[in-house]
Amino acid sequence: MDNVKKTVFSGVQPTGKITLGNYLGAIRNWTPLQDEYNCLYCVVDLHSLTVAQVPAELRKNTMDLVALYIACGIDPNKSTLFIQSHVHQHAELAWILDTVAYIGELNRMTQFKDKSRKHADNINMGLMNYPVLMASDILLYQTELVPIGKDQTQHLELARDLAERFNGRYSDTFAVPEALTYKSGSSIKSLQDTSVKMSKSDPNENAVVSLMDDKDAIARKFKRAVTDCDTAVRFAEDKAAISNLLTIYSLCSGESIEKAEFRFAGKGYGEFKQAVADAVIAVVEPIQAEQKRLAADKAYLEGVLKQGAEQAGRLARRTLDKVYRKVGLVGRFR
Ligand code: AQP
Repeated sequence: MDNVKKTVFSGVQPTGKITLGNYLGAIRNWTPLQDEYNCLYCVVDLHSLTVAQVPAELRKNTMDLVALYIACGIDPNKSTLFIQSHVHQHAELAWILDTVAYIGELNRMTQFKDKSRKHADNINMGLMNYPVLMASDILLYQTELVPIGKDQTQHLELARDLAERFNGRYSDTFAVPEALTYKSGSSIKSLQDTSVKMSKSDPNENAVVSLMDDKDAIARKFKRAVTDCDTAVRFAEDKAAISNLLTIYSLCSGESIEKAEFRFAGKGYGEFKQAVADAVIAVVEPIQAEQKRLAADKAYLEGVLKQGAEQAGRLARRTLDKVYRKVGLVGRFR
């Protein structure tokens, strides 16, 4: 770890098939940070337990996501790549942070309200505690920058509040992290309902493009995507559906939104949607091939994860020891 470089932390839950939203809003932005910062990229498996999981599927999704991170360009020799549950300090620091977090502030979190509505039969304590565990993930590594999609900015704000509250109560301990959100792609919308973000857990499969979808499925989903009432391919506030497709097209093709508007002026939605699908397919196909190759190489993935857990564990121990001392716990006798 280079002590001069700032520290970056981010993660994705292995809750299912990773979406184009997860990729464009988060993972894709991680790769270019690897040279400039000390990056820690984590598969946050403990978070995923807040919603009912099938254990065997969770195990598979976790390893598939590790392979996907690497296929998307995360280099385990540059970044620390690990699984959250392999570093036990995440859960331990979350307990300490629980003692400075207020029920009122957790109760107000938009994601808690949304997920409580979606999973009314399973409103567990973990669902409410999710942002405290996320704060622990971040603060454990003295993280300064957190690349996230827009949906996570409220949680990051809470992590900042908890860091400042703890520092105020027990003296300076945690770096106070900043969100790194990107102008474009930070909130990719559902292809069927632009009032909600594209989400892994959306039960309508036409709403979500998975990074592992085959090209026919991708073409079909874009063909069925909702559009706006006129026929103009234009980026505008009152044209949420086409603006969403233009954003996806621009991020995947590398062409600016303005150039794309010009290219598709006077052309129908059919041609535009096919071009969006083609641009997405061109991005995901090489990732899919590499992910499949890596997922089959268990020994390699295990080596990466062993090294990642050791590196992350060393840093996590340093912060947690400091925290335990500050709050007055007696250190273990050796
Ligand atoms: N639609 C999106 N647009 C842009 N960014 C997104 N992210 C998620 N959806 C979009 C970003 O992806 C990162 C990882 O998210 P996560 O898996 O930890 O949890 P999430 O935000 O709850 O993602 P999902 O897909 O909606 O998962 P489920 O359905 O399981 O809850 C975060 O940086 C997030 O901002």
